[in-house]
Amino acid sequence: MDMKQTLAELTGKELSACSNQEVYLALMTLVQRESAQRVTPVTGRKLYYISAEFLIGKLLSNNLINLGLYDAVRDTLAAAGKSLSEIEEVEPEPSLGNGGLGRLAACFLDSLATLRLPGDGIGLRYHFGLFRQSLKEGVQTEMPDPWLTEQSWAQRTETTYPVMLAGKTFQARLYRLAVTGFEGRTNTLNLFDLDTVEEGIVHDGIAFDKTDIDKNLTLFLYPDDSDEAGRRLRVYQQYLMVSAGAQLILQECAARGCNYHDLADYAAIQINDTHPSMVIPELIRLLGEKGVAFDEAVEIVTKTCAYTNHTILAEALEKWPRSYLEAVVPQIMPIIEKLDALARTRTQDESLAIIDAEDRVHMAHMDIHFTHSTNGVAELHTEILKTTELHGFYTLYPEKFNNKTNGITFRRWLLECNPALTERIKSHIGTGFYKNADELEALLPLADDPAARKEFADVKAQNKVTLAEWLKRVQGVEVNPAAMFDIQSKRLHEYKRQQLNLLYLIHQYHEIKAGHLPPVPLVSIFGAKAAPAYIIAKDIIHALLTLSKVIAADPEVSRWLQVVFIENYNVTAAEKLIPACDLSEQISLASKEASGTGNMKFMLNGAVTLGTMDGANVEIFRQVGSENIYVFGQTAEQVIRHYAQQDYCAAEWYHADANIKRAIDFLTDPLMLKAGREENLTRLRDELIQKDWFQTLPDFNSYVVRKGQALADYGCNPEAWAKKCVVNIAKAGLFSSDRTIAEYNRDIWHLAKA
Ligand code: NBY
Repeated sequence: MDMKQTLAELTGKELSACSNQEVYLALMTLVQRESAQRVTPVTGRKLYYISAEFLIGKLLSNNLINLGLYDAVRDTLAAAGKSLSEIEEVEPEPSLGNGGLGRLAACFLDSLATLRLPGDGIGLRYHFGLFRQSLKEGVQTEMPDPWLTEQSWAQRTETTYPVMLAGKTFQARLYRLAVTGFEGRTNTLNLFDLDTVEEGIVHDGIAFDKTDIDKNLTLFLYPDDSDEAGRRLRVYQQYLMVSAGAQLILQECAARGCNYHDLADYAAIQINDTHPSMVIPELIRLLGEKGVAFDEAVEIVTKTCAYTNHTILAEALEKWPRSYLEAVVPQIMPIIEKLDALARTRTQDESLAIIDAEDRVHMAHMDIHFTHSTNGVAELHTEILKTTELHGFYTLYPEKFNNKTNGITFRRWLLECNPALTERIKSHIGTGFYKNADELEALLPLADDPAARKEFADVKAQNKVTLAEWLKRVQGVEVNPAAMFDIQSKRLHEYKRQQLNLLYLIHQYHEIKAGHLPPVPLVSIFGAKAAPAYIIAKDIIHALLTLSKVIAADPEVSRWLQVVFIENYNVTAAEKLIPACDLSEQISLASKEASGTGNMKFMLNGAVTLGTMDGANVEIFRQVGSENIYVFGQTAEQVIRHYAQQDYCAAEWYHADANIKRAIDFLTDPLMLKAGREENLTRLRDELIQKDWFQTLPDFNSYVVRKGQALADYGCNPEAWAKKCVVNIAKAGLFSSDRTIAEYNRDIWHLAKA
């Protein structure tokens, strides 16, 4: 294709005369046209990945890379005096997810299409997404994130499906977004919405009338569920997604010749956490309408569906009161009751029932009984499911349980976000790793080659300068690129323990004050959104912002230590941060992080992990060896034992350890109170002393020691550090989502390449 001519045709004028917006829209059309060429008919089974979130990130560059058009577009634009990276800035990031679970779904769509497997997504088209985070006066406030524009990647269709909600029929409209694989096929992300939704009802940040379903249904992802109306709204959303999704699945399968009895030969359905669990009774209901008897429908649905668990925390083990379901989705309640009765014929164990004694419906229990596969997302996580959290289910159905360690797509998390590193790797081992990630291992000998190590270190140094420029431009903060860049970016959650990092920073502040200077300055960067109703999480953000101010105001300390909080952390910000990171913070309480996927992204980009033996960190450790990762803290076994024996007492640690006491007390030091808010700081301090549910204090000292070691290695022995970076990159191949998807396909979906 003659790119210059193509773009001139699409814009209708000279490229150099176009605005960035005009070029962006032309490129969107180009991508849509080219991706349509790669739509291939499906033979055999097709996968439907149902998920409340698809955190897809900006799409322009990713699609251009996958379609093989990136270089030609970039060069053609450059010749006309335009910059592709500036044009990218015009694109709003689709706000369709929250964290790892949603980003995983997006990586999976990329890998499916790349591996030429037929696999579509089903989700919702949230108008304002999660929320846009603003950090003013030291606190998080939430604003709508209006990412939907007139012309958008998700195209409106004329297809609608009727969905009954609280006895009234709504029309779910289908939007379709093309998912291009790298040199692969084009799949579809199907997103549902209601035409009646009204953005104008949102006021004062993200407040709106939660009962006005016509107008509010798809406004936000995870609407505040601290009250009953909010919780019901989540049920409304979930059912809209699964009912419209199930109708689409049956319609597509029927069009390919399915007679409903053989549905499992046409469709595989992956239930991403419990949010889409109602697809099980909904499919049984719809099959009933097609004349399939209940018992057979149960068998068909069990064969068709599989469930992925992403956490052992209560947050995702949704339990809906029967009364909500009776009010919102009365048509499936009798089916859920029959499923509960059927499950009870298989086990006497009351704790495995779907409907419990308090009349709550356990969505995960329904998933495990009535799908053929339950998987965890990292080896340790799956073991914990089997031996503790879901042990009863494992005893009942050992054959259903399996592990699928998460992965990330290297097209976005290396090729797109880190072109300089990609070029370096390419110069040594060619481009095979684009699609065969294991080839990265050929870099391993370079870890001992001083010249090669320097090349990789130079790329990192340049990426840090680029990040510093971006931070200056978007947030007005100046950072020292010669410092060690230490990054913790992920959802704000107590189990992820941003508060442990906070206590370390306070400790360092005191050490510097006492004249114990570190070997190298440290820039500690955070990116995190807290759920709007999660008070302690917001207090942690406040404490970090306040500490950042206190340190910045102290020239003695600020030469050595700086705390930066990225506003509105999202995929776009992650793509800037990750290539520039030296030390990757993966410090969850062992046993609590199901897998983590940020850990994999940082590793792939040559950062060294500082982490607990949790989630996929365990597998990273196995990959790189103890020389190339900094591990600390209690083991999962120890933690699980403390929970079982209920013998952890934070106050004992606080009183017994002078460093811990000093760090915690500083939260309410006059300096902090002057810069921040007493209510928030006191609440956090008390929480840490009186509760500390995620056991930060027992891990504090080993964390301080290991982080000190990392700083010393980085500052005093850059050669040895560069070696660690190369080993991490070389060993990251295991964490390609292509590998993960191939495993899902081998063990669960059995799709044919097309
Ligand atoms: O899924 C994450 C896990 O924490 C992480 O360890 C794992 O790597 C990743 C992919 O498997 N889970 C996650 O992101 N979960 C959520 O974002 C989430 C959001 C809302 C709710 C539950 C979970 N909710 O019930 O409202």
